Amino acid sequence: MPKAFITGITGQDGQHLAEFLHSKGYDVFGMVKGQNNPRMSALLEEMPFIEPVSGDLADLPSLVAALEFVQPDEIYNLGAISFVALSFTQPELTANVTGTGVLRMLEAIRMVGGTENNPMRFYQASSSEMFGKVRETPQTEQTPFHPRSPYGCAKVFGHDITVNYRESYGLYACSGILFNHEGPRRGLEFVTRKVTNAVARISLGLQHELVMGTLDAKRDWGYAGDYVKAMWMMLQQDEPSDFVIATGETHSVRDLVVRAFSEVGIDDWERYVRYDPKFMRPAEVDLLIGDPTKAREQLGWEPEVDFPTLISMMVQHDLALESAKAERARREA
Ligand code: GDR
Repeated sequence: MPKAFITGITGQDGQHLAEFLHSKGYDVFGMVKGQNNPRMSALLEEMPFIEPVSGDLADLPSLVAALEFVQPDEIYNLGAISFVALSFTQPELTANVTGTGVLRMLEAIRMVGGTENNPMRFYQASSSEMFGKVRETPQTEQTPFHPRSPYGCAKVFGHDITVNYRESYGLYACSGILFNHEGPRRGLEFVTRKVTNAVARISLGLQHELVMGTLDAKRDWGYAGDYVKAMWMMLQQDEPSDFVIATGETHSVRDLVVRAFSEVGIDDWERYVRYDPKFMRPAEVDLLIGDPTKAREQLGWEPEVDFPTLISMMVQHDLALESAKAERARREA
């Protein structure tokens, strides 16, 4: 059985990828940081097939030990400080984990590496946030970077060092430049899930308002389940390369809010939405739209879930989740 080693296993993409690779017959190892990690315990109940391995992107010896122990065929580096807003208040931590963490993983691969005939293959989770203040629209693999946050800057370093190690040492290393990808497993701090969860709670009478930052920013939103397949496809090619993964469509945060409210039959959404400048960022990324032509032509990858279906899926999930929680609370009261 092939072996996959995933960092960021407890995040949205880690969970989708673990499920996907397991269904393909992989042994799935997930890197766990810290002691007694509560998110890992919860994940192991849902996916007992995952084999946890201790390690931290901020600690090179732990990465070397993890790779020596697992001897993976494929390494997926999804671990990061991934919330852009947090990167403004913890920029040094973000640089260390999201940026230098990639360098540590690449060094660990150089040290442990696999065999010449069967080198460990590396996937780096690059991000559309690297395009930031976009130089052209839509964005492709050739579009220059202009990051707008400490997170974006750290991702640019991670991306460039991955390319550099591929060119310098011949590592099989790919970067997937993934545009925003969402789903019911998305954390509540990200805008799609914040909105779908609040809309579900408002329609159930559990919450009265949705407090937001800008409604004008535009994103190319796809479904996380589709995007993890692209990660795997990249590592199955003869030659390593970098790919933009996106839908090729863009929507504003306002479109997202309108669509989520309409899913529960509320048309006068403005009654429920309040602006709070605390959700504004020191520098914003105004418009992202990706061109996934290379992924379509070389990998045969296509997104399957469109924007309306994605938002509907998330609102319906949150309605079921929040009504079950409310029902439990009523029974226990
Ligand atoms: P983003 O995702 O920064 O694009 O990065 P996020 O969902 O946090 O923000 C999207 C846009 O919505 C605006 N916004 C708000 N955002 C949040 N979180 N909360 C609010 O209340 C709110 N109001 C408006 C934001 O300003 C922004 O313009 C995501 C992350 O998953 C990254 O890790 C990943 O690399 C990129 O997507 C691709």
